[in-house]
Amino acid sequence: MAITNKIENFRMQVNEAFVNKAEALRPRLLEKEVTPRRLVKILPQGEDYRAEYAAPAEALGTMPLGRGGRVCLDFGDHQVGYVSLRLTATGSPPDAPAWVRLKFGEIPYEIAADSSAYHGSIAKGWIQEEFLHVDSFPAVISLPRRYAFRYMELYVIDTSPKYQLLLGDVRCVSVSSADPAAVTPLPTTDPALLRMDQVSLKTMQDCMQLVFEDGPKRDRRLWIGDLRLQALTNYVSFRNNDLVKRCLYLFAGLTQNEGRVGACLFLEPKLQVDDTSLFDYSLFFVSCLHDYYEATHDAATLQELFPTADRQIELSLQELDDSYVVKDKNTWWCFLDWAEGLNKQAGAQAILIYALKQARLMAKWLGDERKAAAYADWIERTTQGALEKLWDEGKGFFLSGSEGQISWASQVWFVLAGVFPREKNAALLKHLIAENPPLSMVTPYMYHHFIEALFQSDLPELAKKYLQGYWGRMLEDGADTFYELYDPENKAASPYGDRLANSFCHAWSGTPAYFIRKYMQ
Ligand code: RAM
Repeated sequence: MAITNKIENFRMQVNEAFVNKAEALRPRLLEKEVTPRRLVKILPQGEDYRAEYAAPAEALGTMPLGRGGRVCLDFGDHQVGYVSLRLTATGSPPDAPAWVRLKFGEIPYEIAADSSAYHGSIAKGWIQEEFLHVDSFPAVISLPRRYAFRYMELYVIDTSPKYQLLLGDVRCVSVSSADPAAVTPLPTTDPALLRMDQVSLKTMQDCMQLVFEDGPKRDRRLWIGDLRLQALTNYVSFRNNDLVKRCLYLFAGLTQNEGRVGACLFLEPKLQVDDTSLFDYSLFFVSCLHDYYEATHDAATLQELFPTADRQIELSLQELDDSYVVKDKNTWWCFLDWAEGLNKQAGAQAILIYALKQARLMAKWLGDERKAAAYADWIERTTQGALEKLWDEGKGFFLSGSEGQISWASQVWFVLAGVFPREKNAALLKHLIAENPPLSMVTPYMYHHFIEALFQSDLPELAKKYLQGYWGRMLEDGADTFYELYDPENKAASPYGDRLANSFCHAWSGTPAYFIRKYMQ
């Protein structure tokens, strides 16, 4: 699947003053030079692969590689950065160019997989692999691309029968705008909790670049659904609040037709909003601004960006039918989760109510009682509409779409929207777990919302159980950073039809630190 909800007659609207404010907040990237720790062999393990120690990194100097030779370097942890290396020839004078392939993998699988067999729906260009001809030695090669990886493989396609290659001076200048020194250590000695927090923060750190990227391997851009969760985690960890502010000004400064906030922004070759629009993602501008103000009390930013938030509400309200329920569509109009066949109507309605409540609070904070009252009115109508048209008292679930689909996503979002009191929400979540409707959750993004719903409904033990059962399993599977997609029962799962395109350091998966720091200490 690829997101195809392209806005019609797309044109970008630019607010220069907002973009300039964002650019003035462009962060300085912190750099760290990292060298490989050891050489490894990538071996099959069940349905997956693992890296096993082969030799110390120094052994590279005594490993001449000719046609078909290969070596895999392990940098010890996930890196996002720029790689350089030196190739020297040994043997007779080189009488032909060397032809080599370099592969970079966040996990061992990416090194083992045959990229020529890739059959995914999204671009093959995301696979981190380079083919190089080298004519003269020694050659110092600085690769221009930024890679996200822990493992790097050099495969020699050919030299000539008369000479071999020696690989040396491999280094990576790793970059991030997050400063680990800003994070307060957790007051616990529980090793499992410490590890989960650490991997979560590493995921965050590696996604924090010139903006909050969704994933440093793919898509390497600013998606607002990811931003919302990154910002929440950032407030209790790196506290780089200016980076959130920069992203808010970018979204508000580069909108789509009618002032709609886009689903994502590109930084290169120039700052621009994508032509993709998603109902829930536009509304998350409201949530991001609300959460930013709660964390910072930056009243000037709230004041300046509130009209952009208000516009997102206005645009969403145009999608309501006569019963004040969001009209369903058979296009890719709303995200929620990557679950195949998921109907989005109920989830979208819940997110609208959720955003309306945040907008009302912001209007109150700004002293705009008239606006606050107007929002209250809409909260009332959309809640009534949902209870009358979507809630099924007999089944004890919210139904979505013309087929009355029962999904995990719809129930979770209605809990977060707070249409019922806390006890009834807790009962709904317990009923959901007991009935286990087949349309379940497939992304850490959707799991995040489920766990948040459990904590908010006074079910902390269940929340911890699912946190451990999902992110804990990822750790058991060897995650150095948390993945874009994870199905403990199917390691090959991918929304793109091929796991090779998945991102294994993904923003929306980095929230365990938020739960631990907010609810578990
Ligand atoms: C994918 C990315 C991104 C997400 C969107 C909806 O392209 O994983 O993180 O926000 O989908």
